[in-house]
Amino acid sequence: MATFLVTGGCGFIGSHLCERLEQQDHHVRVLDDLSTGRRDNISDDVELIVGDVADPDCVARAMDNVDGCFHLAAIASVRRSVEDWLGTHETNLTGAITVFNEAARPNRSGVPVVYASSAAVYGDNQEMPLRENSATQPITAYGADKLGCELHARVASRVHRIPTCGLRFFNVFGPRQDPSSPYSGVISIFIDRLLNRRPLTIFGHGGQQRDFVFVGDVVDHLLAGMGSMTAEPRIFNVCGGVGTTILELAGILGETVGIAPALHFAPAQTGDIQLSIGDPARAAILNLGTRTTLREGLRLTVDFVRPAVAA
Ligand code: NAD
Ligand code: UD2
Repeated sequence: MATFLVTGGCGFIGSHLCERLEQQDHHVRVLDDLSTGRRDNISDDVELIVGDVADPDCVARAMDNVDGCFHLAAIASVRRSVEDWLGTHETNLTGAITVFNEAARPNRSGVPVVYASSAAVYGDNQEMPLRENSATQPITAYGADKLGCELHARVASRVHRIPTCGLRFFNVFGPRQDPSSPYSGVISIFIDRLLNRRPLTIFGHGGQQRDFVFVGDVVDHLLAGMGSMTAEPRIFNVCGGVGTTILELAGILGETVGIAPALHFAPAQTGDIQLSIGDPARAAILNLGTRTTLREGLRLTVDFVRPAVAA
């Protein structure tokens, strides 16, 4: 049994990770400011510190006596980073450096850190599929800050001897993804709207493609990353390798929910990437199990959401 810190553990991906760590009998501590995360996403057995990941005192308290840290806290929205450049930067990059800096304190003997990066680091690179050694050319503050996390992780590993593993999540979906904000992930918004018989908004022509990955598979990658740390800083894509257009997604979701979607077209969003399809080959060295297909994952997600909407 080990003790793990999960920053952002009350959020969508973090709460699934906490659940899995607890199933493996680990002690779990969460640092979260509850800005988008919720206390009731995690069990009462999880130790929660409510605080800011960019506050060195909070992070110092949270990292006491841990065997490893999963750093997931972030303002996870491209569009918010367009509207609040400096505010999102404070959490998304300063927060990560605060975590690495604390992990490197001499009294801690090098806390290993697995952290969330994003497909947004590839920006408008059009060479599909995107491989870990493809050019990174972010076009939003969110993508630039995630790339900054990777550069500082490299410093943490090379200079301060902290084992780090960065995971470039593509578009993650699954139960507990919050649909309530306009910044939420497209799948959570579309399911919520379909079940409430409201039209789906398609930004732009809807031909933009995304590589959707189910949250359970993301947790597999996080655990495998922590379990196979090396002295060299490593980075892996977390993706399925399959592109789906937003219009195709609307159609598949309509079939899954059993309601034909009404579509409303709106102007393309600033900073919206057209193509994002990853190559999952390198992550195979993490020895992961079978992946969840988009249709299976959507069915699991709709089955989770439907009873709450019906109530
Ligand atoms: P989320 O918003 O559900 O979770 C983020 C959590 O971080 C929330 O619980 C929030 O309250 C917390 N948080 C935000 N700012 C904080 C701060 N200053 N201090 C402490 N806690 C703070 O988002 P998510 O989808 O679960 O994303 C988790 C991580 O994965 C993020 O780093 C995100 O950038 C990354 N990511 C997500 C996706 C995706 O498709 N969801 C894709 C790529 C990368
Ligand atoms: C980005 C990152 C992803 C992750 C996420 C953080 C890329 C390619 N992906 O996701 O890895 O970091 O940010 O949460 O950089 N859309 C609609 N209608 C809606 C909502 C969205 O058409 O109601 C479109 C949107 O314009 C975009 C696509 O759906 O083309 C996906 O949008 P998203 O907000 O779910 O995620 P995205 O790709 O910005």
